[in-house]
Amino acid sequence: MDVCSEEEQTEDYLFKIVLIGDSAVGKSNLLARFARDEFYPNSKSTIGVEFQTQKIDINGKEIKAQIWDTAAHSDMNVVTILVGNKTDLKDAREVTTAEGKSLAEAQGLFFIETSALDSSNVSSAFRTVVEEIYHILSRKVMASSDLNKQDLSSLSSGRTVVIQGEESGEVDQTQKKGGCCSS
Ligand SMILES: Nc1nc2c(ncn2[C@@H]2O[C@H](COP(=O)(O)OP(=O)(O)O)[C@@H](O)[C@H]2O)c(=O)[nH]1
Ligand SMILES: [Mg+2]
Repeated sequence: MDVCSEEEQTEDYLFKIVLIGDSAVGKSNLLARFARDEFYPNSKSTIGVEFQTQKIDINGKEIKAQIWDTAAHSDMNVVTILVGNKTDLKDAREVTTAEGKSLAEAQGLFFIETSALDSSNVSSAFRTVVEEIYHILSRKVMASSDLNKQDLSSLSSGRTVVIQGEESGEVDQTQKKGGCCSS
């Protein structure tokens, strides 16, 4: 999942989450299960991009997670959680839990196994990513010198805060120039 977030005019937060991964791994169904508690046994491949917005409560703050479902691989480099889906298909398992965990550890990612079919871990996967964005955002805001007098909730409206993976190599231009925020 790739992530970035932006402040809204209200005191709440809007986080954008992008699902990326090979075709047919279950991205659209994870989103359908999470957002609408639905499952499509024969879902058609996603054409273009669509999103769903879900409200998630973290530390008493209402966070809107705008979750984008993509058809294509993304070349964005910000990934915080690796999701192994279809755990219900026990006999067809191709990657062991241990392999998944060690891949995630090597990349510094969270790891979670889910099933969109039987609902296991679907909301925890989305909650984990939203909590992590929230924590990174809180730390960045606290650490930022020009914002240190203000609470997270008083960021001016319309700002975009790009959350970069801590060990990620690439840094985009706006970040190189002026810290984490651009408008
Ligand atoms: N058994 C099982 N099938 C799943 C699961 N998630 C998705 N599928 C099926 O896998 C196929 C591809 O799912 P889809 O969500 O369209 O994958 P996407 O291309 O990554 O968006 C569909 O036939 C789904 O019904 C799951 O957790 N368990
Ligand atoms: Mg899809």
